[in-house]
Amino acid sequence: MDATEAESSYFNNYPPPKALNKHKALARAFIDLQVEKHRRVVLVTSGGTTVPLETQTVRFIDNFSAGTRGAASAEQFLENGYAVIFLHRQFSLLPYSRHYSHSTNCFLDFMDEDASSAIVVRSEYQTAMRDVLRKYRLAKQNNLLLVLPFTTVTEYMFELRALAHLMKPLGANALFYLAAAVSDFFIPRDRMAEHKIQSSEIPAHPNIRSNSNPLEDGDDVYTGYNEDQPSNKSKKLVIDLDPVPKFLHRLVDGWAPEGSMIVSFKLETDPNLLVYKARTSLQRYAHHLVIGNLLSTRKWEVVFVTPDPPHERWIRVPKTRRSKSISGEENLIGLAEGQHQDGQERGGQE
Ligand code: 9Z3
Repeated sequence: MDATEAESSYFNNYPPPKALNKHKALARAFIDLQVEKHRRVVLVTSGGTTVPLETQTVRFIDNFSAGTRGAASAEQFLENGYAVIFLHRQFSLLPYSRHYSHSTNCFLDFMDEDASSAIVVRSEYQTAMRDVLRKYRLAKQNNLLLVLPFTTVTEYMFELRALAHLMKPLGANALFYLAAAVSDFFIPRDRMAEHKIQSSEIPAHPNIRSNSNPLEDGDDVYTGYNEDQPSNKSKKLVIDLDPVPKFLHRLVDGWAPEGSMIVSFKLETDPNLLVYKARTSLQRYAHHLVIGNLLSTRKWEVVFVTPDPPHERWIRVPKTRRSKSISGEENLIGLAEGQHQDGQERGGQE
């Protein structure tokens, strides 16, 4: 199956997300405005995708991403004059409000009552909050920020494809900055349980095995069945996931506007693999930049892997500047923007 066939087989298998038409209408109006104003537009994806285990979803597989990178990057892009479409995991961090919404950064801790019982921002936070508020207002008033949510990996795919198509009129003014942590595995719809998976007496189902639904002889799916622990038998559940089709190919070759720039992220935990995997991704999809990061150091260092020299460039925030307010996004966006600009001056990315 080639990439186009894989695309239709995937998208034909799912109903589009309920909010897709509304999101498309919002995005169309937003993009038209930016085209009229000759602005550059970046699609920032952010946060983790879920993989539902049931159609009527009670349980799902998730990942660690809080959306910090995406939200901080969106702010920096706005600072650098881009309009931003922020496609993010619902309830993950958002540009600007992220400074006051984290569980360790509760907005209530920034507030106080004054003598007349009016709610005010505590004096020590006034300067920082005024700065954030002004930037947020500016972005909103000038229609520079469009915030769109997704939850599942399938919703993410539908949204990405639709937004990329809508961005076509932007040509070389479009930038894709794919920071969302997208699941590599999912349960295809035809194998997904409709109802909540039961912990006992699970009805027969091809991709979900329990010990109440034992494997047939010759079936090579691991069941988790442990003969030594008969008491555990009824509690085990084994999930059989398929790989998510690699749609970066389709984004590069079909969905995205001609001449646009595509930046993807590569996440690893093994330092020995990071640059190799980033390079392989760049070669495989022939896009413009892969930003590699390791789970444990992602806030302080990233590596830019590019097709042109220097091929590999590390950006590190010095130890002394590693505070909540100073992340690497400033440098990171500066460099990505530089590459986008070079491409635009050449009449589009090659
Ligand atoms: C990233 O690597 C992002 O930098 C993080 C940011 C998800 C690590 P946080 O949201 O973390 O600030 O907590 N994103 C891309 C991850 C990903 O799914 N990449 C795919 C892969 O590694 C390729 S598109 O295979």
